[in-house]
Amino acid sequence: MGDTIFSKIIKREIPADIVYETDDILAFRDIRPQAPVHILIIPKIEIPKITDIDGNKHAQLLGKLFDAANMLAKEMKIDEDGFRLVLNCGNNGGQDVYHLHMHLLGGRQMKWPPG
Ligand code: DGP
Repeated sequence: MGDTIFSKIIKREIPADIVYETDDILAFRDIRPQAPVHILIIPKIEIPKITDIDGNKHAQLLGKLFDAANMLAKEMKIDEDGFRLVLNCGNNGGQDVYHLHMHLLGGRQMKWPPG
């Protein structure tokens, strides 16, 4: 496993406010929240970024990430008002951590276009 900050969170080498965990997935609160609810949902296997996704190989895992997002949105009571899922990719996408992650953002009105 690589040495991104998220690998360290998976291995419990650094602390995080973990809200959900399965054999395949971990979800924890973002350290720099951009909304009242800001949770990062990550696969435990290392996929650095969107362009490393193989649709055939990772289809089930991606489904589980979306299932986790829906479950957490309900648990955080942001499912009815709505929320935003964000996956940043690469430099122009604003990706800082090269371990695939889905941002679940909610609890306020989102704007468009995004910054
Ligand atoms: P991105 O820019 O899409 O790569 O988002 C990375 C997010 O990760 C960013 O919103 C801040 C968050 N983050 C970075 N380091 C840590 C950490 O050590 N703990 C937690 N909980 N979140 C972190």
